[in-house]
Amino acid sequence: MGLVTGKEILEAANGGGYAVGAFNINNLEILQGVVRGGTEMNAPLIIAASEGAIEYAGFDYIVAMVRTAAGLTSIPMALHLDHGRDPKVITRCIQGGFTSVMIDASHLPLEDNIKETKQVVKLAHAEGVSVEAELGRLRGIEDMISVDEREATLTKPEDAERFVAETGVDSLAPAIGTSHGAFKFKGEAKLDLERLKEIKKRVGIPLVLHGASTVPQEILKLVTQYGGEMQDAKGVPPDQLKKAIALGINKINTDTDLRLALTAAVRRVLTDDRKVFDPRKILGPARDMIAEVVKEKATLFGSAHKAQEVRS
Ligand code: TD4
Ligand code: CA
Ligand code: ZN
Repeated sequence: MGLVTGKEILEAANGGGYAVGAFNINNLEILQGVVRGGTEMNAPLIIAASEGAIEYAGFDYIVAMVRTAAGLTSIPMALHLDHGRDPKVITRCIQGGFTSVMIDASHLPLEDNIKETKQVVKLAHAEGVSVEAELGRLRGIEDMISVDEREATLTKPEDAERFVAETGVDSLAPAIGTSHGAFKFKGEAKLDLERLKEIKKRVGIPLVLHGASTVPQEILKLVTQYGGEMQDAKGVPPDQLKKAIALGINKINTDTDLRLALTAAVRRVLTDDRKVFDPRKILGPARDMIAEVVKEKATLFGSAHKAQEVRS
């Protein structure tokens, strides 16, 4: 169907009370697995590429692969820059075929974050590209020693309200206790859902949850069974994600769970068949496992069978 904007996908999700998966890709097989999973579930997709992914695969390869994928599937897809930091990269994405960009200036003081985000919004909107911004710091709640520290790290609802009003962003990623990677929580795995509720009430626009991988037990088991060392890995419990979606999360970023699936599948095939050296036999099963993960996410997020609702 061709690429659509992030805004089109997320406005539909906001109206329908569900979330769309944003899946990070770094190569052809990951992209194909994600698109197959989304297509089989008739679920809209956001394909995310980080600055690291662009550096690894090459800008033109990323755009060409994702455009090709969008042309071959009937589901709506957006191509999104994840955690844009470098103004040169952000500008290139806006002008070079991405339909959505994230400006991540969350490490800066509020005023500066607003200023940088506003500039990106101006440039992006002039080209019909959607913008996501981040406010607050991603860190596990359990890592915070004091209430003061928690306040300084998680997004304040009044800041979110001001930020959205002044910047004109299309979607916002607040910090509510998640963190990137496979080791998210040392103690109890929980999100600050009260805070999320208050933020949504004040801003109304689509909200994004970063660091949202669930680290599925069965995949983790495969990784360790086949020699990986990730014993203390812990993700966001699926029921916490469901609650977050009910309270206004419309985009769920998932990278770690795809990395785990790829790692599990590759470890298994290399262990089970010590004579294998055909890359298609090594990466094919990884692509299959990624498609399965994406299918399960579409059910969990409520985005399955929602493809028709975008742009209609
Ligand atoms: O934004 N993301 C994905 C982060 C991708 C980082 O890629 P680089 O290594 O190239 O910088 C998320 O929020 C993913 O969260 P998750 O829970 O899957 O780690
Ligand atoms: Ca950040
Ligand atoms: Zn992120």
